[in-house]
Amino acid sequence: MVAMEEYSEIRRTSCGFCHWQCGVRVHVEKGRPVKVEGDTENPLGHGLVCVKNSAALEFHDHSDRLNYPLKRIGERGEGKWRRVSWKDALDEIAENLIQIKRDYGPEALLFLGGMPHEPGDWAAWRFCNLFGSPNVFNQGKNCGEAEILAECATYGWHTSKAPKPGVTKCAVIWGKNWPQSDHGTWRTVLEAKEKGCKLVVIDPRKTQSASKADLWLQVRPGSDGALGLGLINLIIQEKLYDHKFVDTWCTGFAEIKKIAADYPADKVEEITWVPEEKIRQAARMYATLKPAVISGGVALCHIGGRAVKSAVQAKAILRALTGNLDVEGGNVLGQPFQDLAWFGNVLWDKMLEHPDRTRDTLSAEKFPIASVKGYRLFREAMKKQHPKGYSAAMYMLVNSSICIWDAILKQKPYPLKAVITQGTNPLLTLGNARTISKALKSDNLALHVGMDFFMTPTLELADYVFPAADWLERPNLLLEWGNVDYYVAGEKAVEPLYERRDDYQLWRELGNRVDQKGHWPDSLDEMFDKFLKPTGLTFKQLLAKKERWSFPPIKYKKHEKDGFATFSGKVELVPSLFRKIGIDPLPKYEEPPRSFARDPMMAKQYPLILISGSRVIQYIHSTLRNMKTLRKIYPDPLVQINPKIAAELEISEGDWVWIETPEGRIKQKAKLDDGIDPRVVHADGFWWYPEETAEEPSLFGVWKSNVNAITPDACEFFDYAGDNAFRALICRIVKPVQ
Ligand SMILES: Nc1nc2c(c(=O)[nH]1)N[C@H]1C(S)=C(S)[C@@H](COP(=O)(O)OP(=O)(O)OC[C@H]3O[C@@H](n4cnc5c(=O)[nH]c(N)nc54)[C@H](O)[C@@H]3O)O[C@H]1N2
Ligand SMILES: Nc1nc2c(c(=O)[nH]1)N[C@H]1C(S)=C(S)[C@@H](COP(=O)(O)OP(=O)(O)OC[C@H]3O[C@@H](n4cnc5c(=O)[nH]c(N)nc54)[C@H](O)[C@@H]3O)O[C@H]1N2
Ligand code: SF4
Ligand SMILES: [Mo]
Repeated sequence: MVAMEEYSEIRRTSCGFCHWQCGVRVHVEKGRPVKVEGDTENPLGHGLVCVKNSAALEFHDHSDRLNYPLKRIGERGEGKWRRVSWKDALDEIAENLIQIKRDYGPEALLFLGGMPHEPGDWAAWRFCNLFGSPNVFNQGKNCGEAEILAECATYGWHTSKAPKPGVTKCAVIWGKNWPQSDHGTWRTVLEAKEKGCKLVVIDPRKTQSASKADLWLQVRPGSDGALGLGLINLIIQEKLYDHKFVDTWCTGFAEIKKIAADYPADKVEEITWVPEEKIRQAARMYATLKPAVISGGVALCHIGGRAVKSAVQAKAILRALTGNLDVEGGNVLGQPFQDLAWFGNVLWDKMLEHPDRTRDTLSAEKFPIASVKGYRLFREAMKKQHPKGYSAAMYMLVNSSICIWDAILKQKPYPLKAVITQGTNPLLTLGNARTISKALKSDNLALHVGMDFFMTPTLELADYVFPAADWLERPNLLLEWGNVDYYVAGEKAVEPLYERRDDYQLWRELGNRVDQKGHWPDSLDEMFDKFLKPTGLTFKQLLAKKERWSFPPIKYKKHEKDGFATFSGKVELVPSLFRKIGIDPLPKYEEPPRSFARDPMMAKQYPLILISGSRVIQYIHSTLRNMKTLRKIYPDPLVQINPKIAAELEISEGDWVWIETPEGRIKQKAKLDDGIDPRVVHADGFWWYPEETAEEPSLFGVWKSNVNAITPDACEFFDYAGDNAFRALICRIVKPVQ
């Protein structure tokens, strides 16, 4: 038998199924990919890929892929489409956009994006900025934004969150489950553990992380802010904080000490369900085993309302209080790209000055941080340390989803007329899908354009749909929205099949049709050349190198030279940035919006706490359900229930049960698990059935098991940054579905 290497060429790129972008080698034969494997030389992944990657070829050639542009011929949701040419579709859309801008202003256009998908995102921002619209949405919102912004406001930048093997002595894994969500970091954690790092896990479920923990705090969902304040209080009372760092580098200590004093350990036990002794143990471990690190964790950004701010601020405060900030083995401050012209090329500042823009974002009134004003203040706070700007600035501008649907349905604060959806599936990934479907079907929305690999429930409600090239079919320069300081280049492995094009081309083609000529190089490669200019290399030259990446050395204790990127140059435990934006800067704890402590009567109707959407290794959110390889391993949506409650409800393993909330009901399959508290259930997120009927009312079965069909979207559920509430909700489980 001939070895694969003998007849195939090898192209090196990154797996694009998720934003970890593990390096891969693609074997190509006669222009077709025949095998994908980890690239041992690539520092991202070091040759290891997760199970999702095994579906790469199936994905690339899947019979359900979108291969041609489509135009709707029936009503939105009727499932009636006609094939059109790229040119005709783009001409019509551009004409429409020009008209909408003339009639309603540039702000009437919104880009609706997802988690980082590289070229499409920055190209979309560039387009909107040139168009004059400040209205973008990405799943940076809901994706840990509240935590990143709290970190930025407190110490000027977000931090790395993984332990350093052999150096870190204690890692607090808080609202995070790396074994399912990031296999690479989990390997690092296991190595750190082997080298003596103690693990403290804070999670309502006994996850794989919790099973490896030296100490597991089984917290009541949503009460993390109280736990955080309790830990701060103990660390101050027991004088375990870093006096020198606090005296030299922190402001606001007295105010924090006072607030935290209201959270003695016995009271915290009552609020959080975590035994007092374990809280004390955790405080001592974290504060004395140095250096120590506290993870991020998207869960805490999903617990709703003010509960979020206290939790994420408490984490930031703990890092500083113990002097575990900006030190090797602790939470290390990130930095902007050292030698890439990225920020300037996204043209944020152009949008600020745009002559046609007269209004702030849709969210500016309700969530002042998500506004041009917030963005400007942010830039000002960090201009001394980071004069060229900073990527997290984009988080400031990202609208809250609730404001999007209001702007369509109620035309408030002003009408939103055009939405371009690329790389997101909000009917599965944002709160209260019923409102979203109503908005996307509304006649108030004059234009809805979508671009994806497959038809999705969301795109069934579009007017035009474009087929996206996948990660094998496009060159790549991994930039992670500028949230990292490294970059990695990858080559196009194969030419796009059919009429698929890369996401950049949608924006370029539209840009050239709406008065943005001269701003759009012809290809992604040429745009990458612009980013790479300061390095003196073209994209092609970078690809010709064996090491086609740059990982600048990590710098520790940067603050000793430059201070922190805040208004005062210090760590602001009570951030002045928040105060200036109009947000209460104190980390006051409040119960989640739906809690039994707030409303004991609620427990009668909905006696269980609902958390949802924690990651499973086989899928990325709503994607890949149509890959046979993966669906075989994880065929159905599962709701985790404690066996004790299941017995009371006469539910057995594998029964399909109803999960009911005040918003409605869905069904999932019962998975009995004594690692979950009897008062809590966990529902899988993001479930739809690509194999079912496309047209309404089915929309690929989007109403059957999709937890976001039953999550709330009233204003009080959103946190200070405008994120949805997906956890710390309430529900009841109803006996098996007939
Ligand atoms: N396989 C896979 N990997 C992914 C993704 C994916 O879809 N699939 N998505 C990527 C993205 S965009 C993200 S944001 C990350 C998210 O990855 P993670 O941050 O790890 O988030 P989750 O797995 O959603 O939740 C982590 C843990 O939080 C716990 N939790 C729930 N509610 C609470 C609470 O109130 N308090 C506390 N302390 N814990 C709680 C859950 O039980 C869960 O074990 O994963 C990334 N990686
Ligand atoms: N209940 C609940 N809801 C949640 C969460 C939760 O924990 N619980 N987590 C939230 C978080 S952290 C996140 S990040 C969001 C994720 O929200 P989304 O980003 O909306 O999630 P995905 O399902 O990954 O949607 C991506 C869509 O884009 C397509 N796509 C992927 N890559 C590309 C590309 O390169 N180009 C184009 N054109 N299309 C592409 C996929 O096929 C898919 O249809 O969900 C949020 N929603
Ligand atoms: S899907 Fe798996 S292999 Fe691909 S980038 Fe994500 S973690 Fe890496
Ligand atoms: Mo996310």
